[in-house]
Amino acid sequence: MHRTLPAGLGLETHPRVVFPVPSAVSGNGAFAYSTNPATGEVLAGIRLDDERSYETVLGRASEGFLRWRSIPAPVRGQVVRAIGEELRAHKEALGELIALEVGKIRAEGLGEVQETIDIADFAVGLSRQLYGKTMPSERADHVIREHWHPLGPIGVITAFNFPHAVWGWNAMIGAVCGDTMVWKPSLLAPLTALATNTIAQRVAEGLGHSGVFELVIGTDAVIGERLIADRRLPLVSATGSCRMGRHVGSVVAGRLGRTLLELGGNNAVIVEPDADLDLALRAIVFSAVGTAGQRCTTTRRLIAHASIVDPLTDRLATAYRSIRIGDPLAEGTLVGPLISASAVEAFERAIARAVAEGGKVVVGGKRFGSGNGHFVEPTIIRAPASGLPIAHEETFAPILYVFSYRTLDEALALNNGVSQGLSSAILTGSNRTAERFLGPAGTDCGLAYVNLGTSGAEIGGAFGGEKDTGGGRESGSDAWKAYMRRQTSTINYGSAFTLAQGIRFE
Ligand code: UN1
Repeated sequence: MHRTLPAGLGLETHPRVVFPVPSAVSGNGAFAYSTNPATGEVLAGIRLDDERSYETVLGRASEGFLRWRSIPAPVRGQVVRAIGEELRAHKEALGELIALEVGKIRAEGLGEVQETIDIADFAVGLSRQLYGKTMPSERADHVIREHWHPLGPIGVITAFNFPHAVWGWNAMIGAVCGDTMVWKPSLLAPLTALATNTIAQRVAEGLGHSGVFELVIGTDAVIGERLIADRRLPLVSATGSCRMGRHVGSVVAGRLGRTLLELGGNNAVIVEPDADLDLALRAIVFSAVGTAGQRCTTTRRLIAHASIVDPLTDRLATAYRSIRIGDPLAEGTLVGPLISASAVEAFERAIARAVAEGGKVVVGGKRFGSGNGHFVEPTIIRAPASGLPIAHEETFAPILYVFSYRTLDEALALNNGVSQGLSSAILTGSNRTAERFLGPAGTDCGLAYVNLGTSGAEIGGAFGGEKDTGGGRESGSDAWKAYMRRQTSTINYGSAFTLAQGIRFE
């Protein structure tokens, strides 16, 4: 399965990329190694940033901000439009690179690039719609209005599982808002970040704008800690585990900066007795098994009504047995590898714990294949009536825990009974049931789906979740407001000096 890097992205000649990997550099702490998780093969070495290069990058982003903030927003939108066009032109190559570096199947790698193209389109329109409000003043000849202004250079920390699109959500919106980006990607996906940022930077510089799209690739100890503590970055947008988010949140709060956190999920699908089971089957399989269970939106818990839980689980098990696992770039593969050997170990530990807690493996449960790839079998585990503590944790692997219930209240209590609050879904033919699920006493998650699975959000809505998921909102709707500072301005266009609240000061 040896593969070369996709052409046209300039990676082979990129000054930071050591390709092919000379064995002499192995083990040198100045490099990260991009590895194909399907084969274990090292794709390239990537030079890491250190304290000094971090300062250079921060300097560029800070100076870039002083220029970029004064470029009219619709003109900034034209830069984003050009980036979207360039991403369209490189969609195949980038999608394949994502597949190669993080093991997504080709369709999902392409889908991820499409997600950035979509958010770029959205951002172009938004660049003419950064609306503020006007308020009637209580004083004659006064007007009050809100202005939204660029915030500053912002830190963007992304995870391996969406190594391209999550940057896109932040960077395309941030750019039209007038911010400049300092992107710290996962060390598990440095090539995707290099290729992506190179495109954005080249387009922006070609149009005369430098310091807008900056990248720092480095360890958490040297780069991550520096970035989150850096007072020059008024906003840090971070995607990753709840543990990571807690740390980022507290460090940034300690300097009274802002965070936008998109952390772990523990997403459930509720299946009512009146659900269309064919639809349920397809929705659950995609959301539970897609991306090998490594989306923050992956369905991890199935909460099925007691009257249908057995036939539904049987049908799911049959579907799981027919899923093709293997080379993510091969036609017909639905499940690629996990990201790393330690992810496979975490999968095995979770299964062992589930079994020790009384869970019954219905299908899967083991590693898959004999090579160096990090493959596992998509797995279904039936929870005992007494509950399953492991199901409260997010394991980034395709494990689906099955619970049953009798009343909708019970199902909702299960749905909401975990610390995370990202995504949720219900399958039902009843409008009333669906509306109860969506209502204020229904699901407590940031994302709620009816007759769909928990993953696969479009970019137009605000994306994010509650509780331990961190409360941030990215992508569409009015998520842009997190990337700007709000100014309330009051203007006196008369000649009298009057005070609010009726105060007289004479
Ligand atoms: C993530 O897993 O971090 O809704 C993001 C989805 C994708 C985004 C997932 N559009 O599944």
